[in-house]
Amino acid sequence: MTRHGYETGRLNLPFVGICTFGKYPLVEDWNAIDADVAVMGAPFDAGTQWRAGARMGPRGVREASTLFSFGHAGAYDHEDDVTYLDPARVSIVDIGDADIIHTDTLRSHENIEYGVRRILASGALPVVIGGDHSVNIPCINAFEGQEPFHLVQIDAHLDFVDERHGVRYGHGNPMRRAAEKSYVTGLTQLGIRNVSSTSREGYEDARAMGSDILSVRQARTLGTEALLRRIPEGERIYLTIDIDAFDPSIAPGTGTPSHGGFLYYEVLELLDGIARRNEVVGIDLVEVAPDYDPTGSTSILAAQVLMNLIGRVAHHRQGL
Ligand SMILES: [Mn+2]
Repeated sequence: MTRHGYETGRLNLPFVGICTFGKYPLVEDWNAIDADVAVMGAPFDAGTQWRAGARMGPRGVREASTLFSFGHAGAYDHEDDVTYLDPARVSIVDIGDADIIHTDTLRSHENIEYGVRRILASGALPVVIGGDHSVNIPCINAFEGQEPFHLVQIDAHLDFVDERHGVRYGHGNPMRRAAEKSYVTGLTQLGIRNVSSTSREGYEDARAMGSDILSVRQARTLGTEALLRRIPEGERIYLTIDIDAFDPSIAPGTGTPSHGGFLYYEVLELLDGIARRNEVVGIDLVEVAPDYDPTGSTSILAAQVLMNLIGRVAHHRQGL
């Protein structure tokens, strides 16, 4: 190994410096986003029905993501023999967080929607880090006027409540709000299990409105390839990943953990297949509440999923 290149300039180890996502450049001017992928935090958790704490999700995931910033020379995967996230082929920026107005869900959601709209206007792929799952509502709203897409949700909970006590924009409502959109062609809801805010009628409504619902056990029985065949091939896909889809043994840092969840490779192989077969047009990863996990493992899992997902989407997308 030659010395030059490796031993000039700063070493910049992961624990050194400022925690943007993956230590990618911070772009504070949302009218000057010029990248293939733009990451935004949506630190809002007033939509929770049990334990709050996901407002600290973007901070936690950003800090954990620095682990994956080694050298910025990309991430070589020896199994695939691919260098994902090659900086010569894909550019990523962090645009910071949407502004959150305490006690005001609608204004906070408006600010999140604005950020996603600015990312879409720039032509970049939006990647939003929550926040509770209600932040998916403004993310989907921001796609109004765009070409239709299919929504894939990976989650323990169906999140299909229409309205309860007047609440329509909490973290139990986002898939219902999405299903109502004319430009959402259908939903695939994976990992759904155990106690949920959605009643039996919610499941019936979801199926009537075009949802394909599978539990972890059903997904496991089918296997990745059969699972992928249930997702409309070639359609544009928006991906919403609730960290509680994963088993609490590997992701305890979340407001509503549910045992019997997915393991890492089950989800990664699914995401890899979607990146191969479909155009991914938007991503959010929600419900990381770092304070419930003193080991930091949950935030590292979230960062690892996002880094590997972004790398695969970029790799399989023409021109990147
Ligand atoms: Mn959810």
